[in-house]
Amino acid sequence: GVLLTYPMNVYLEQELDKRCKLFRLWEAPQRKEFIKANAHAIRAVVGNAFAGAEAETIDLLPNLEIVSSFSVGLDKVDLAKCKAKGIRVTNTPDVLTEDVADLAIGLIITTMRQICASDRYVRAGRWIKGDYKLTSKFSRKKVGIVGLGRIGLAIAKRAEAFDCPISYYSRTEKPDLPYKYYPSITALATDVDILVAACPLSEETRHIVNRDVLDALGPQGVLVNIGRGPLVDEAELVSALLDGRLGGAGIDVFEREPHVPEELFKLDNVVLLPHVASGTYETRKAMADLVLGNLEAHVLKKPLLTPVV
Ligand code: 8YV
Repeated sequence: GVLLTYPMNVYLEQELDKRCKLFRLWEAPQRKEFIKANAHAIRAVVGNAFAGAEAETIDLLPNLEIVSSFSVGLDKVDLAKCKAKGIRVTNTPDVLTEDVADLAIGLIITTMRQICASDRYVRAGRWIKGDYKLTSKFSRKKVGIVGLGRIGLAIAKRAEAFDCPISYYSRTEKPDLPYKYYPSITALATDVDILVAACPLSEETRHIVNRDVLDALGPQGVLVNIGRGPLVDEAELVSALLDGRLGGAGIDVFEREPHVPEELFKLDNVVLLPHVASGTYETRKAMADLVLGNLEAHVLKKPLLTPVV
């Protein structure tokens, strides 16, 4: 049996239904009771960015063998507990990299060129009044990337095509790459026009984009977050935007999803998306196939396709 924590993908659900007994956690009125009642039958958990395999869930599942996450980010999986209990963990890297990087560039351009605000302006019949505002250029602006992993690198490559000088902050320097390394995120933010948060969420990176970083980015600077909401101190982000201490923000992920700070709704220099960077038919199908492939490999005692633990 497989415990599916969230309604993440129709094709994935259909395929799981064909192959095993599927327990749909979100349909249960009492989640804890539901897990307890079916615990003996559950050998795998399929979670995602919203509901994973947290310590409480793992503790209720004595027969759990594998967590196959429908996400690259594993901040909702208690990796230490899995490791200690011998529970295998897999994720969905690589297949979503292009989409997430595409959306990061999309967020930069929609924010700087105020594409969403301009669309609202046309729809509201305001063009006739001719009060259109000028916006900011993207090409050749300095881009700083926080976290130069698979996704950060794909963003860097795309930004290079816009003739943007690229620099980055990460735990360790990557000397083989042609980008400038900053050992301090605040120093990076001081020197760039656009800062993109693209690192995993961990205790180390929680609120890595804090008030100092936002102020270093400054009133002309743009923040883009396609990583995880808690990478950014959201209360500080809201106040920086409201005070005009930050130039703009393009945000796909929030601290308490699906809650989005309503103060941001009135700002045209902000673009708000509902955590959709990997949300294309093609990528979600590939993610589902990877989840299924990992479960199948586990059952057949073959090497897992994308093991983490
Ligand atoms: C979500 C993501 O998993 O890969 C990640 O880390 O955040 C997304 O791909 C997806 O939205 C969950 O259904």
